[in-house]
Amino acid sequence: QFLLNVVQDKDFLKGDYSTKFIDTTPSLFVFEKPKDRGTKTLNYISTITVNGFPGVEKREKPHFDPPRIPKHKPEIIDGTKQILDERGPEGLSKWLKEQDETLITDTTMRDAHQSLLTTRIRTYDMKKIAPYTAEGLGNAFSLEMWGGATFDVAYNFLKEDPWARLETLRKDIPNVLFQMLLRASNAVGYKNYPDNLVEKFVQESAERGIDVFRIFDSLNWLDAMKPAIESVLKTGKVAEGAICYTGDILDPERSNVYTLDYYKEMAKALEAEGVHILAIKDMAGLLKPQAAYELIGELKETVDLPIHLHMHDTSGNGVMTYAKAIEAGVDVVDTALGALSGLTSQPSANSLSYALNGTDRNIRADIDSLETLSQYWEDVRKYYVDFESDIKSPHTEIYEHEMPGGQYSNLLSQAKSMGLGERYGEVKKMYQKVNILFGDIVKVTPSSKVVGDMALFMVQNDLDEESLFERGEHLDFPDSVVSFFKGEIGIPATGFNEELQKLVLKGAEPLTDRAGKILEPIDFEALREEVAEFQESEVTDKDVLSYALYPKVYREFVATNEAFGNVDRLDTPTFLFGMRKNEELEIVIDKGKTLIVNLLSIGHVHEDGYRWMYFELNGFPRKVKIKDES
Ligand code: 3PY
Ligand code: ZN
Repeated sequence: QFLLNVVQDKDFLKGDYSTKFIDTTPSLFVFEKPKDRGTKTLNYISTITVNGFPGVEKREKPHFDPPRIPKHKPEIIDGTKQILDERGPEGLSKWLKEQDETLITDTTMRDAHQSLLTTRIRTYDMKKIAPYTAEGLGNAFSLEMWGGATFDVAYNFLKEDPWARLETLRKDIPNVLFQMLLRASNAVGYKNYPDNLVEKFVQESAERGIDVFRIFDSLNWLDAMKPAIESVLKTGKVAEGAICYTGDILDPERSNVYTLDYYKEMAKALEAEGVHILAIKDMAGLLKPQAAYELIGELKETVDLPIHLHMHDTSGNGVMTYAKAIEAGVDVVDTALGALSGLTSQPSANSLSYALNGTDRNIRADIDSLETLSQYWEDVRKYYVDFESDIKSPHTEIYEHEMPGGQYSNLLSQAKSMGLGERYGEVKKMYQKVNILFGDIVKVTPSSKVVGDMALFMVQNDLDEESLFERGEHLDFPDSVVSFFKGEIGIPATGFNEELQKLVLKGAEPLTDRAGKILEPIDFEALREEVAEFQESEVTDKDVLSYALYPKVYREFVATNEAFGNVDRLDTPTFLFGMRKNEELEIVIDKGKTLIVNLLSIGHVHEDGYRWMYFELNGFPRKVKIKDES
């Protein structure tokens, strides 16, 4: 770089330099970040090969068999996307109610891997199977492939742009509706955002490919859902209003809050808001088969909307619950492809299809296609083994603690990081007690995190329901708990436990209105200028939105991207493990631009902690210096 600067210097080129040239020309020492994509890619591969990938046990890149993928040219038929485009959201809703078979939403590309593999599946792997997904799931109602945790994890861990996922999959899957999970005023984050941010986010997501927005509030607080519903209605896309399922409608002793009437009232209220579909979102998998039969049957009588059921299979009872819901007339159920189904994920589409064989309400999906797609994911899942949770068998204890699918392993790692791994049994029991202490609330992102943080805090400080009140005055509660009692994520159905609220807030006043309404609206133009200060490429609306939602994460993403280029072009084993010595790789970094990379050798560590990595790049020798942090 230094020599490059010398030979490019204006004075040097004119011959206008003296022996002091180097000392008097400080610009020679301003080294630009590597611009060429080859160098950036080699830097990434070197970093991962030497230092490993966060969350992946450092080891030599394993050998994987190539995933089984069909070879034929996929045949893509028109599907629900065309129905929406032609008939609009009301037309689609009407069409849905007229169908005799049960439709499915395939969650493989969102909730399934969010729940089983901490959301780590990359667009690269989705893209490879996308045309065959368009073919094999061409009869599905929708593909849930965005929202929830996919947004921040894409930037934060996968170093890829979540908006690009949306656009690239849309190209290959033009026939099936794309669905996302929207946390109402929390959008795709963990806290309330100003209303104008939620509105703009919905608008941009709709423009870039989302057709169905499943909107839920983590406390089932309708007020918090209204702005998001309104925003979706304005886009002409489908608004699916979700009620989170908690407790057990068939067990009057469990709760006098979450009764059949509670769900019916909320369903009516959502219908009055103009949603096109009603969803029951059973995020923990608590809905038992007979309860499903009664709930769905009653809701069908109560509202004139198609009903969409979402659940997790943590208890192992998922297929049975779906069978009963289907008997009661549910219109759509959420399933995942066999290889990414079950346990904390959704029930398997493949299993459900066999279970309903011979009935006239079987799911509308071709079983051979489901099996073919599942084989692909079975192979791909092996890449991500380091992100597997330790749940190996159905957990019926969820009926007691009511923890959502994705939270179980997250809370366990949080407990381990606080030195409470051995006491996880206590933490789970405490989670249940904290829920009651909080007034029996809905637990789903982000309210589930509040309950989890409080449970850990109680175990760590050896507190129980009594000593909490005795010692509470002198305790600093976790931030999420303080924020909850301030009303920053909304108001629970039962209001707040006021005694506990006083103890936690220590004199601070709770909010008197909805947080999203009080918060200062986002000044998007000012943010655009901020982004332009650290981002070299042109700043688009989606960039500004991402920065507004996740300023730190987005800034880091841009910096990584500038240092390493588009790492989304690397195959997953290379992305996670780097390269083996003497391995040769072909990386298509752009249309018509391929890098042929050979890792020749890895030098030893020098005293300064650096190593040289020796490569051949498109036939030319290249070396990269890399700090060994391992
Ligand atoms: C999310 O909010 O990400 C969820 O999946 C909630 O169930
Ligand atoms: Zn879910």
